[in-house]
Amino acid sequence: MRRVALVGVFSFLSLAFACGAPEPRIPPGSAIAAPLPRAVLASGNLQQDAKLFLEFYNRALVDMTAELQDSEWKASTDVSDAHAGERVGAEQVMAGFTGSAYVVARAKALLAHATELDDLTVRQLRVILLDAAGAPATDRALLGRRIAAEAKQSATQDGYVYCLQRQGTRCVKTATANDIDDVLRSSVDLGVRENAWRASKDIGKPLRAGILDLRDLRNATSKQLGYSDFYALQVADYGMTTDEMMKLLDDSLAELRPLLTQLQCYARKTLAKRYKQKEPTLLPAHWIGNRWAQSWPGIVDSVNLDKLFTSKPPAYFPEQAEKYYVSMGFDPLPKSFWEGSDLYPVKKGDARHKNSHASAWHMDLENNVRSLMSVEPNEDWFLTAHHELGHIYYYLSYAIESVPPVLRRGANRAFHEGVGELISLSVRQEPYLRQVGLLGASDKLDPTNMLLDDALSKGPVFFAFSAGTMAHYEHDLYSANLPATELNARWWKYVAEFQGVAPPSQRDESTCDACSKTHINDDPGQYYDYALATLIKHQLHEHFCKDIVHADPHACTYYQNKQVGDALRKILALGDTRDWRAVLREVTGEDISVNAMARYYAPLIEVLKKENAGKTCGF
Ligand code: X8Z
Ligand code: ZN
Repeated sequence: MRRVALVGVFSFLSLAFACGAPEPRIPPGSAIAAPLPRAVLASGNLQQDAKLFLEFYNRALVDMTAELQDSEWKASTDVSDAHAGERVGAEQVMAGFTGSAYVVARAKALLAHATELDDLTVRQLRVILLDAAGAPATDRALLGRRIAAEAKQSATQDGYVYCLQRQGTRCVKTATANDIDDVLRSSVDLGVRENAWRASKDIGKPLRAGILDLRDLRNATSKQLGYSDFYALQVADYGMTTDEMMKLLDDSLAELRPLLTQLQCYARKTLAKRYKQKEPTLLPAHWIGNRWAQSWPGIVDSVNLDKLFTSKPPAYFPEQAEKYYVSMGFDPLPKSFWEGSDLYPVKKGDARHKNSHASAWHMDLENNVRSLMSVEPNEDWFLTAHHELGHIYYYLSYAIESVPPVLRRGANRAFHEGVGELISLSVRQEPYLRQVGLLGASDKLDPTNMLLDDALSKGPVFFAFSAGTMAHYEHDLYSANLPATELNARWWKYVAEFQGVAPPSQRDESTCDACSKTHINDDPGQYYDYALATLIKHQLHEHFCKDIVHADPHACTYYQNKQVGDALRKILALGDTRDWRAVLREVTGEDISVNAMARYYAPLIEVLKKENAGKTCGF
C-alpha cells in the first residue's frame, strides 16, 4: 500500500490516467447540476482559460495536501477517535474542493475541446475528473457517510489487537502482526501454527459489517459521475474497462498456470513431509508461512535468507535500502524522511496503536516524504524497506517543475508499485548479497533453489493471489454486488481455484476472512496493481539486465550502476505526464505482457517435473 497526494479515501484515484486512452466514462446529463463556467468558452482563448484553471487547481491542491496528509498520518500512526475525527474533517474539506460541482463542470467543459488543448493540459483535466469521481461532493451527505465509514473501518483495523489465547472472552495472550508472522514463518508445530493462523483471521469479524457498508457507499459515490461501480472507476485509472483488465489478468494467469500447478504440487509434497501429514490436494492455509498464502516462503530448505538478517539492528534496513538507491545515483533521503517516518514497532507496553502494514507517504507533493513500517530483522522487512523506498524515490523524482502537482503520481499505479519490487528482485539475488557482504566467501547458494524459492514467494504464487484471488474477489464484491451471505464462501472459492489453498476447516459467514487483508479495507479495488507491477517489474528487469548490465536476469545487480539509475530516474521523473503504455513501449520495446515473467521462471518447469514425477498434480 502506498499513500500519495490525495490519500485514504482519495488515494484510489491519485495516480495515473493514460493519454490516448478512452476518456473517463462520464455520461451526458450526469448528476452535476452547476451551470457551465462562464469563462470557458467566452474568452476566445481556450488554452489560456485552461491554464488559469489549472494554476488555480494545482495551487489549491498543494495547499490542501499537506494538511490532509498530516491528518491521515496521525490517524494511521496513533489511532484515536480524535485523530479519526480530524481525518474525516480534512477529507471533507479536500473533497469539497476536488469533488466540487464547480471543478467537475469546469474540467468537463474544457475537455469538451480537448483537441484544441495541449497534451499536458488534457492529461491534467482528465486526472482532475477522475479524482472528482473518486470523492464527488455532488451529494454531500452521501460523501460524508462514506468518508466517516472509511475512517471507522481504518481505525477498527489499525487499533485491532490480535489474540493468541483467551480465557472466556478475555484475551490472556495478545500478539502483534509481526508476532503472528514469526510463528507462521518458523513453527513446525501444526497446532501452534493453526492457532496463530486463526488468530490472524479473527480481525475479520469486527470488519465484516464495515466492508458491506463501504461496498455500498463506494459503489454509490462512483455512480455519481457515471461509473457503473467502484471497481470500474478504479480500473479506469489505467484507461481500461473492467473487462479489459480482467482479460489481461486472466490471460496472464493462464500462461503461468502450468508452472503454478507444479509449484503447488511441490509445495504440498514438501510440507506434508515436513509436518508428517498425508499429502492433500489443496494446501492447508496454516501450513504456509504467510497469513494469506500470498507467498510461500521457507519451503526450499536450503534457502533461508532470514538468517542473514537476524543480527542486524533495525536501522540497518532503511539505511541499507537508501544506500542501494544512492549507489545508483539517487540523492540521499531528505531530512524529512528520517525525522518524520515511523519505522519500527511500537514498544511493548506503549498504549499507542499504529497501522502494522508498510506504506510510503508524499506529505506535500514536494520533498516532504515519510514511511510507516514496523521493521523486524528478517528477509521480509529487508525487501519491504526497498519496496517503500521505491515509492519514496518516485515521489522525490517527480516533485519537479516540469510535472504539475496534479500529475505527481506514477505513470500508473502499477509503475509506482513496481519500482521497489524491481529493486527487491535484484537485492535478493546472489551478486548483490555478496557485494554488500551479506553472503561471505564460503556461503554457497544454489541458483536453481534460489529461483524456486523466488517463484514460491514472489513469482507465480504471488501472481495467483494478486491477479487471481484478490482481483476476482474485489471484482465480485463491487461489480457483481456479492451477496452478504457469500462474503466468505466466495473468498475461499477463489483461494482454492487460483491458489490451490484451503482453510484448516470450513469457515462460516459470521466473519470476513478477506477483510484480514488490509488492502480490502483501505486500498480497495486496486490490488491488481501489484499483479501488473509484477509484469512490469520483469519487463524492466529483463531490459536493464540485458541491455545495460549485460548480465543474466537471474544474477543481475544494479548496485553502483549509474546507467541503470539514470534509466530508472528518467521514467520516475515523468510522473504521469506521459501515457504509461507509450513509456513502457519506449523503454522495453514491448506492451505490457507476461512474457518476460514467464521467461524468468521457465527454467523451473523441467526441474519441477522431475521433482514431481509420478505424482498427480493439479487443483
Ligand atoms: O502492500 C504492499 C506494500 C505496501 S505498498 C508493502 N505490498 C503488497 C502486500 O503486502 O500485500 C507489497 C507487495 C504486495
Ligand atoms: Zn507499495
